[in-house]
Amino acid sequence: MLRSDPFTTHTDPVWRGRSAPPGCSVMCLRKEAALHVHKDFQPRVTCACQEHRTGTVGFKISKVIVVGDLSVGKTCLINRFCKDTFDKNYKATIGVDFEMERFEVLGVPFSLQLWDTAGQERFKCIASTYYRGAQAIIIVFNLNDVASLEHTKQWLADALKENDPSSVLLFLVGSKKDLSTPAQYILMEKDALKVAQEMKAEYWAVSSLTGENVREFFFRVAALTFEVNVLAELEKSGSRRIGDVVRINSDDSNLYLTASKKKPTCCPTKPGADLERS
Ligand SMILES: Nc1nc2c(ncn2[C@@H]2O[C@H](COP(=O)(O)OP(=O)(O)O)[C@@H](O)[C@H]2O)c(=O)[nH]1
Ligand SMILES: [Mg+2]
Repeated sequence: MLRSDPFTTHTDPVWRGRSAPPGCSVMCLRKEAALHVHKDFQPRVTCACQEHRTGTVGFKISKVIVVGDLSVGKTCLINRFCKDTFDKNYKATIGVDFEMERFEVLGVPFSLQLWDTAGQERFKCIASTYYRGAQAIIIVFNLNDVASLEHTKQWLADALKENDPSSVLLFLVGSKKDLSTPAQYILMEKDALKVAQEMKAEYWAVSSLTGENVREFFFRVAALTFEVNVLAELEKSGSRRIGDVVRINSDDSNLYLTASKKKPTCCPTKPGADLERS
């Protein structure tokens, strides 16, 4: 399935043929815990996409893993987003599961591979291959079970053993919001925000039963992961500008002398000039 523009500031994202509410990526995000909050993509990312200088990003599949205690709602969260279904009856996840989701971000195809545990969380022993190579880690806890929030720190520590903490994106997700009263929710949110800040994770509260914030959350994961990938690609290319066009005219007598490089049109000249985020 193709989904577009997770930042939602350019056009309304298309999702299963329906339009998502505009601006939804910001309305459910708490600033206190959103360390990488910014309203839009960094200018040099937008620019690179406009000029088709995103290198291999369009062909890449980014791995996203979902961890957390048994029964906190990991499988339901993935199913709500990927299949738009919800199953009230608990079925332990068996076998290795991942769902592929295709997005289109700023006109560039981008894919996320969402990995669900295969029920090993029951034994708190997940194979290292599950964690390895993740670009984003989603740590889920049940908003109605404070112990599951406490355990998130251990889940994160385990996942980070196999990943570079400086490059991986972190999301702390409180699930089953539909089961909390507003008063209960506010209490839990206070603790969750504290944990999220310690972890340097973005905090989200969702309900897979009602669907509240599920789509917005995954759009956000896709947008941030995409941006990191484009920035890495630009970094990697260094002075070599990805997508630069070398024009060679067939009637040129000396091809070596007449080959010219197309100048970029909208990128800032000062390196890092656009790095600050709002
Ligand atoms: N009310 C409610 N129940 C949920 C929600 N998400 C999951 N559940 C229930 O919680 C149980 C465990 O969910 P599951 O996704 O299988 O947990 P996992 O072990 O973390 O994958 C199931 O009975 C689900 O129906 C939710 O958002 N609201
Ligand atoms: Mg499961």
